Amino acid sequence: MALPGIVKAFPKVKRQSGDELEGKEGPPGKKKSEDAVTGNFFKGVSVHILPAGIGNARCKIFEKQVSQNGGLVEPTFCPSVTHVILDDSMDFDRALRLLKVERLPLSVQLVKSSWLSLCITEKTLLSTSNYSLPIPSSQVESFEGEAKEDSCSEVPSCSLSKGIPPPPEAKEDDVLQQISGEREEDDVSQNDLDALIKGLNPKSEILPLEQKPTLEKWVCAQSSLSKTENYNKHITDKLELLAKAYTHQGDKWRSLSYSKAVSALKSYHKPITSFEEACKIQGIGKRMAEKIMEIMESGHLRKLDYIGEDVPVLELFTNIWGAGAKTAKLWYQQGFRTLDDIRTKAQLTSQQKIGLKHYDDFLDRMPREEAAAIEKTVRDAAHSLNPGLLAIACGSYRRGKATCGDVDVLITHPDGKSHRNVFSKILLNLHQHGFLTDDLVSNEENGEQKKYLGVCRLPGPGQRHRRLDIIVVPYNEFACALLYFTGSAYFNRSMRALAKTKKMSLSEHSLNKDVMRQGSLKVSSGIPLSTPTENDVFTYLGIPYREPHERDW
Ligand code: DCP
Ligand code: MG
Ligand code: MN
Repeated sequence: MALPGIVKAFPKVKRQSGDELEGKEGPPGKKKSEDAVTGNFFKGVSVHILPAGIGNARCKIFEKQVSQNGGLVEPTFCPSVTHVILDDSMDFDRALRLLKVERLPLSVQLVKSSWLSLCITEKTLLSTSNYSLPIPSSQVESFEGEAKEDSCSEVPSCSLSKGIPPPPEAKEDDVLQQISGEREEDDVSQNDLDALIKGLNPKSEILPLEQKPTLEKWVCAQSSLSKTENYNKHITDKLELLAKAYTHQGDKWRSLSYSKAVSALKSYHKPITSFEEACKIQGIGKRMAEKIMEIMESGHLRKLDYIGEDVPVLELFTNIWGAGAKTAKLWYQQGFRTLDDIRTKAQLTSQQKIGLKHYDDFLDRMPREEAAAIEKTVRDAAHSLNPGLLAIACGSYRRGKATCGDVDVLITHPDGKSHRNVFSKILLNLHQHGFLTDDLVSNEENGEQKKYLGVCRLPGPGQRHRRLDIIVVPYNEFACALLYFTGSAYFNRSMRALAKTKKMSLSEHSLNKDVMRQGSLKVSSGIPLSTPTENDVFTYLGIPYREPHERDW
């Protein structure tokens, strides 16, 4: 639609960083006359502007003009929107992708930006008939039941803080049903999210899928030492912020979708330069690629502007051990904004009281030397009871990290029976010596495994309280438990997902073969394989053995 005069009135501004554009409303010479336009002709109109192709500067002008003239501007596509404004060259397909919808509600029109320009110049609400995008008949049919681009679909929401619930196919229950995790976990991110995360190694993802050597796509088949420099930090930084915001708001699915894209981008071998290139990376759907393009082109992600002010508060609250996204949200709704509010007004579980008491200590990671001293204390207590017991610090410590968030000690006995009855005795001993200061979970039974989550402090001045996890396992489960507690969590998810593709299932108890699944629902748990060592698990799965420090994904 050629409307030279109008295009001139709102010339495209070469995209710069979002910050640079902040506060600028277009070419200086035009500002005055645009500001002068006021009226009510957009009354009843609620627009959502798709910035792609329009440019940030023109978007800002449009937004201002619409609201100055009685209309509403919705920062995201939500049910109240009556007109979606598009760049004149935008096609229907791409518009739907950008809106993240498969169908358009009948109440919404897709209108070219030249219509909006003309309305503003004419100071009248003009007919959209020559400017609205016709819906192609072929597309009308294909909307129904169309497959989603991303496994973690996004749906439009009016703001981050009040998102519309995920569509049926992304609902938590459904996805959990598809998961064959042995653990019933409170935290979905800890669960076997392999239904969503395939543990792909993005380094290989420039190749078309069919050309890929099968193992290369599995994180667990690669050494984490091969991790490369992050060539797309300018993009991942922003996507990570959004992932974190969604986590704090309890939106696991969106958060996961962004985290997945972040890890794919982080190990991509070069800076991304085009939309097509982004789309080719496994773990990045077209919607995510749109966002990546937005950051590339404008240096900014508009979605970040709509992160609710609740996010930093929710983060403050969820950093209290024992408080998850739901509790944090409840506290926020109750009007609490600070830790002092929580301390004085919130109803706390005994775990949250401990979490609050050691708030700063728990956020601090300890040097690995301190983790070694904690491991030794637990080992000594175990040996005082039975010198044959094995006590091994797993987790980040075993992976060789320089700092550890907590210490995860695994205890077992090679005779296969002396692990029984030591659990409470070891804890009693450690309590009596004043080493354990608080208990969070003192005896969680998990089959024949027993688990303690608590707080310890090394003797001497200036020592901080540290989180300590102790797990006692039967020796026949030793290798799988060791593998599990060594992690990383991401590495574990990849390994479990790989096991699934081989009709096996991997848990902290065992590696089972001949597992029967109907669809992705497990109907028979199969037969446990004998895995005396971690190496056996790798061998059964057909991947090279990785030392713990190579599992730090
Ligand atoms: N684990 C897992 N999935 C999770 C959480 C844990 O598979 N969602 C496994 C792998 C982890 C191990 O348990 O490595 C220990 O859990 P931690 O939370 O203690 O994590 P790390 O020890 O790896 O890191 P940190 O230094 O933060 O403690
Ligand atoms: Mg740990
Ligand atoms: Mn731990």
